[in-house]
Amino acid sequence: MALKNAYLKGVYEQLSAKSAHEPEFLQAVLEVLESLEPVVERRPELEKLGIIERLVEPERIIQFRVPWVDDSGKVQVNRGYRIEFNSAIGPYKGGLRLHPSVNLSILKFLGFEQVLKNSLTTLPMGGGKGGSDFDPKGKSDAEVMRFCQSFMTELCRHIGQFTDVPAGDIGVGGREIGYLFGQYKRIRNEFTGVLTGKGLTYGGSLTRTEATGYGVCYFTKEMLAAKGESFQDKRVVISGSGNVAIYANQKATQLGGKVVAMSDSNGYIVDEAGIDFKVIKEIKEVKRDRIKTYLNYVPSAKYVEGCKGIWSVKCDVALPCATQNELDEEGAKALVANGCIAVAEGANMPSTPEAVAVFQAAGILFAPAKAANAGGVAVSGLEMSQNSLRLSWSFEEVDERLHNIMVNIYNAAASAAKEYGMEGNLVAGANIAGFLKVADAMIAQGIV
Ligand code: NDP
Ligand code: 2IT
Repeated sequence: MALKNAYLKGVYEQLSAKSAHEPEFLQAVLEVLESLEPVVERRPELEKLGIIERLVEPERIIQFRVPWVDDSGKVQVNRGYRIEFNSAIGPYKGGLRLHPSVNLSILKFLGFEQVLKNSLTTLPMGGGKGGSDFDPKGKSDAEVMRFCQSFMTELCRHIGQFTDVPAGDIGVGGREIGYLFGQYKRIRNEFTGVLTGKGLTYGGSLTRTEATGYGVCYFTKEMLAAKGESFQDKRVVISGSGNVAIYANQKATQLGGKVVAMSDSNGYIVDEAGIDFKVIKEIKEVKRDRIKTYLNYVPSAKYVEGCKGIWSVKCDVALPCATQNELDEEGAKALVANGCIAVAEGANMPSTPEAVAVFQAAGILFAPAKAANAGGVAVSGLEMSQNSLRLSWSFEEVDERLHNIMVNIYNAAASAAKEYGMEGNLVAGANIAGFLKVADAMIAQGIV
């Protein structure tokens, strides 16, 4: 779909000229602007107030050098970033990604989507994202610690519990958050909720580890239920085998589904008996090993080199939970041809625009990342609440709040789509519902 509205088209053309070297960022923006056409037509003041121009321009971008010493004594240098995208509805909030592919384009796309996602959670959080091109794979714990300490030595002057609250993303889990928190506390001499995803002994929230994967399944459950369907006896394919994928497996299985395939960046496994999430947890969280070692635990399973082929495994429900643009047109066609009825995005922007078009043309259920994976940041918001209260809630209490939030996000996206004449289009519905709250807050706060 091309943009028809002159205002949105103009904004997008200007942005493309200025950001021609940022393809992922432009991809994320274009999808949102396409959804907002009926909104700007109904509300001409958005143009006069320059709301869309302001929405696509980060409030602040911080880039810095991260020097650290490796185990052989050699100095290494990585590039660190924090994008403080939008603070209209709360302090900047969003994860840190450590992966060799990290660059400004990827972090801007993630930060931009985070603004609307955080709005959908109904919690008071603005949007941000950060990270580095540091590759934690193959590094010792001591190297990861030295990197995190150096990264935080610079980052600490820009963040704070009321300013900007980072968390995990690809390559950043409990270990990294611990090292980052320790260094922040040491430099600033304050114990505050400046990071989320913390360990349970020092202010972390129960259910945060599980939240994104559980949330994806709670959202999918609602989406299926609206069509009289459920996870019961469904074949489920989940790409990735990291934090989001592991707990999506656990919840999909608890809800009656059978997870038959999972992957990492090298290849995928197929286990017709159903993949036990505890085995993946052991391989990935404890051993930090490759998914092909699953065959050492379950010799009857199959391993296939290369990760893209996972979409050719027959399934009813597909949950892409690895990374951006991992599911392309060919993968989408294979899913549809094999009778898949629902796709829900656990990763951020895992489906290419061509893949989304295939799903929409086929009329299958499609849950976009901003809505479907908002459970992680939602529980981060609940961690912030608990830190402020100096209390911690039980697993059941946080899980119940997470469940309610995901049901509400589904309803908000479904009803916004209907209200703006695009019933059933959860991409448009999520973008519109997330946008309206941010836009109204921006308008109320004047030209800032
Ligand atoms: P992890 O680092 O725990 O796991 C990432 C998984 O994705 C690994 O299996 C990894 O394989 C795979 N992967 C990463 N990059 C690539 C690539 N270029 N090609 C193929 N596979 C790849 O990250 P998370 O599970 O936390 O994050 C996964 C996705 O979910 C990301 O898109 C993230 O932004 C999103 N997300 C995460 C949230 C969270 O709370 N953690 C919240 C909302 C969204 P390998 O080990 O081989 O690299
Ligand atoms: O993409 C995401 O929503 C996250 N990585 C989680 C961010 C957070 O602040 O918990």
